[in-house]
Amino acid sequence: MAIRNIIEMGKDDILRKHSRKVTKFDHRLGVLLDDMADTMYEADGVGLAAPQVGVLKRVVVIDVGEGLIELVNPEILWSEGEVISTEGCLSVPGRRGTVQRPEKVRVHAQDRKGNPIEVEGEGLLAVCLCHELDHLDGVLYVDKMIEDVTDKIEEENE
Ligand code: GNR
Ligand code: NI
Repeated sequence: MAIRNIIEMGKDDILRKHSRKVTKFDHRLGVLLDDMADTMYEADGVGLAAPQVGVLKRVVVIDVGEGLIELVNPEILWSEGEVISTEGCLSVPGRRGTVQRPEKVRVHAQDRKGNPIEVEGEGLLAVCLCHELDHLDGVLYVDKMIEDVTDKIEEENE
């Protein structure tokens, strides 16, 4: 178990690259998933994608308060509805912005052993699934941002 360094936007173009599918469900993948969970919890995040720790593999961890979800090679099966919510990103520290996302999504993926799994999410889980899957294709929430609300949130906290 180890905390890995989280790459920030603008410091490395790795966040802009496409990640590769996982083909080997070996010990190395298990170590990556364990380290990603440790890193996410230590940073107080609700999700983390492998490129954020410099690994261009299609691997994601999520915990929106309902327990740890590990997703390998995730793909959106279907989505429905639209919601606009405020997002942040551990790779864009200190900033917040609004983004439109589906209200509900269903994702197919594999677990750390390669077994097929499906996850359905609404609310924050749906947002987080979409946010993390975007990271695997080099997309950051700021690319889809409707409005930067960093200053508005700071004012509310004054
Ligand atoms: O910790 C995170 N919080 C968050 C809040 C709203 C929408 C998405 C997120 S994901 C983010 C962690 C992160 O950067 N994952 O890639
Ligand atoms: Ni992010």
